[in-house]
Amino acid sequence: MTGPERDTPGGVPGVSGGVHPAWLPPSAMRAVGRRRVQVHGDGPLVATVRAEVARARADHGGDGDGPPDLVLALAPAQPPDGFTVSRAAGVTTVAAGDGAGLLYGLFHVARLGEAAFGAPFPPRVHRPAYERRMVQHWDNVDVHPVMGQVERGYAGGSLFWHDGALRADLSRAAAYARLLASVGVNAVSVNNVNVHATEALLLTDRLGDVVTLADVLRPYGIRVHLSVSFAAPARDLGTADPLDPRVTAWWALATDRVYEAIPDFGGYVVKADSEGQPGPFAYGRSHADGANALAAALAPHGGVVHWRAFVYNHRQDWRDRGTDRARAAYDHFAPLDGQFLDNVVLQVKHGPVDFQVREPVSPVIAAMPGTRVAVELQATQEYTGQQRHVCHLGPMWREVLGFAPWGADGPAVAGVADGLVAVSNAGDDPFWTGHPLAQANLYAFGRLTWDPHLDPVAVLDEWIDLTFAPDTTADPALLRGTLHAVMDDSWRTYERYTAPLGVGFMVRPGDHYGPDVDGYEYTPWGTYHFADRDGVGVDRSTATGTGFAGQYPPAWSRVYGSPAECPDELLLFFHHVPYGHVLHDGTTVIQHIYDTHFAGAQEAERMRQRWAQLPAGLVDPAVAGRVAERLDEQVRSAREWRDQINTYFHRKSGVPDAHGRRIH
Ligand code: GCW
Repeated sequence: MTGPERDTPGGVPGVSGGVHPAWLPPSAMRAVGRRRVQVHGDGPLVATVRAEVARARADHGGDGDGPPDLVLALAPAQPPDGFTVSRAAGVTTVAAGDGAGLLYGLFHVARLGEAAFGAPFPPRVHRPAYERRMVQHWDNVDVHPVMGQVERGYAGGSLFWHDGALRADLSRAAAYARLLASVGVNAVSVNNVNVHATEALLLTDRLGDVVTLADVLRPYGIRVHLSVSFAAPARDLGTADPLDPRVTAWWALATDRVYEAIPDFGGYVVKADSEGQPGPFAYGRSHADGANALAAALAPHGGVVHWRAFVYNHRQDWRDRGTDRARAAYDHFAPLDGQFLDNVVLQVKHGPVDFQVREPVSPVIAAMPGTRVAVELQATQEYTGQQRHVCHLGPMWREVLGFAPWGADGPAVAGVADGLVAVSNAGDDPFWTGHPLAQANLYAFGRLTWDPHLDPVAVLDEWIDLTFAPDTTADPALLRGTLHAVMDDSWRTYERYTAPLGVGFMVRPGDHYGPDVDGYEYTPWGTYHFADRDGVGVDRSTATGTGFAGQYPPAWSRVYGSPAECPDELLLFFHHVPYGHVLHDGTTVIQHIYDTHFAGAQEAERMRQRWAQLPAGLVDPAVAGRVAERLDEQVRSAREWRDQINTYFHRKSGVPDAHGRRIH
C-alpha cells in the first residue's frame, strides 16, 4: 500500500477522505491509465466505463493521441454480463454485449495489469457462473438496542443508514458499489433480514430512501433488493395469510409501487418463521404458500424473492434428544420441492446449522432439484473471529462449492446452485472491514461468484497485487510472502484453536465472541457437544442418533453415518465418541483436542511475529498498525480459547496430555 500517486489527507494515510481504497487504489488502474483507450457504445454503464477510464488516465497520465492500446466496445453475441478479451497487433480489445459486461471487462484488464498489454493472446470469453451475485447487509435503519446499527457487524456503522435515517452523504456507498462491481457483484440488499418496525416501512412509507440508494448503486450495475417483513400486510389488513386474496392484492399493489419508483428493483429477501420473525406458520400455511405470495407480486416485474431456509426451533426442549437443529431446514423444505414459483430462490446457509467454522455442506442443496437454490455464505465473521482475527474464508468457501453431494461422479455444489449470496462484512470503518485483511474475504466472494472453481491462493494473489501493489515496493517477495503466511491457512488455524472436529457453538452466548464451552449446552437454542466424562459429540447417525446423516444422498449418508468412515474434521458433528476414539491419523480424540489447541495458539503467535517482521515502509503505516493491533487481540484470544478448551476437556475426561504440557 505504498506508491507514488497517493495523497495523504488525514484519517488513513494515502486515502482521500480518510477512507482506505481497499483493492482499488489508483495503482490498481495504472496499466489502463497509462494507455490510450477508446470506449465505444452508449448507455449508463458505458458512461461509467468512460468515467473510470478518464479517472485512471487522469491519475496516470495516459496519452491522448495516436492509435489506441485498449478498445472497449459493445458488440453482439456476447454472454449476458460477459465479455471477450483478446490482444492482437498491439491492441487489447474487450468486447461485451452490455454495459455491465464492458465494466467487468475493464476491471478484468485492471487485474491483468501490464500482462494485458504484453504478448498477444487469442480471444478469451469470460462469463459469470451465476446470474445473480449478491451481497446482503444486516444493516438496521435505527440503532437496535441489542444489535446496534449493523447486526453482527464488525466494521463500524452502516454504509447506508445512520441513526434512523438514510445517510445524507452516500459517497461511501458509491465507492462501495464500485468495489463490488470490480469483483462482479450485481445485487445488494440494503437492510437486515430481521426486519424491525422502522425497517418494515422501507417497503412503503420510506420507499424514497430505497429509491435514493438504488440511484447510488445503479451506475455500477448493482440492483437493490429489500428485506421485507412477511407480516407487512397485517398493518393494513389485520392478517398476512398468504392465501387470503386481500393479502396477495396487498403485495401486488405494494410491489407495483416499488417498481414504479425503481424499475430495476431486484426483489425481496425474507426471513420467515425464524428466530421470532413472522411467517406463514401463523396461518397454518407452508413456506411455499408464503414465498409464492410474494413471488407472484414480483413476477410481472421480473423480480425474485430470496426466501431463506434458515428455519428451526429456537425454543427447543433440551430434554428432547430427537430434535436436531441441523435437520430443520431439510425437514421443512425438502418436502416442498417443486412447489415454489420459478422466481423464488431458496436461500440456504452453506452448512446445516449456522456459519460455524466447520460444518458439513447443507443437505438441502442437494435435495431441491425442482427449486432454485442460492448458497448463503457469511463474509461477516460472526463465528470466525469477528474481524479481530485473521480468518481468510476463501478456502472454506471453495471447499463448500467444490463439495459433490452425490459423490465424486456427480455435480458439485457450484454447479447445483443458482446463485451465491454473502452477508457483507463491510461498514463505515475507514478500512471498510475493521480488519484490513478481511477485505480479502469480500474480494474472494465476488471472484467466486464469477468462477467458483478459482484457486483461493490465486485469488489472494490478485487481491494482494491490487491492494498492495507489491511491485512498487522495496521488497515484493517479502510483502507477498508475509501476506500469504498470515492469511493462507488462517481459517484452519482459527479452527484449530477454537472448535475441534466439527463441534460448534462453544462461543459466548449473545455476542458469539470468545470461548464458553457450555454456553449453549442444554439451552432452548440447541445443544452442540454433549460432553460428559466419557465422550463428546452429537450423534446424528441414522442408526442411533438424530438421523441427520440420512438427509444426504447415499454416498455421503453412508460415510457420515459411520464413525469409522466419517472424515475426522466432522467426526464430532456426526458422532458421540469416547475420548479414546482413534482418528484416522492415529491420534485419540482427546489428544487431538490438546494438540490442535496448542498448535493453533502457536500459529497465531507466529502470524503476529511474521507481521511484526515486515520492515516499515512496505505497507501503509495505518494498515500495518491496525493489523498489528488486531493480531495482538488474536493472540490473546487464541490463548484464551486454548486454555478454556483444553482445561475443560482435561477436567471432564481426566486424561492427561501425552506430551505433559501445562493444562490449567
Ligand atoms: O447466525 C445467526 C445470527 C443472527 C442472524 C441469524 C440469521 C440476522 O446470530 O444475528 O440474524 O443467524 O442468519 O438470520
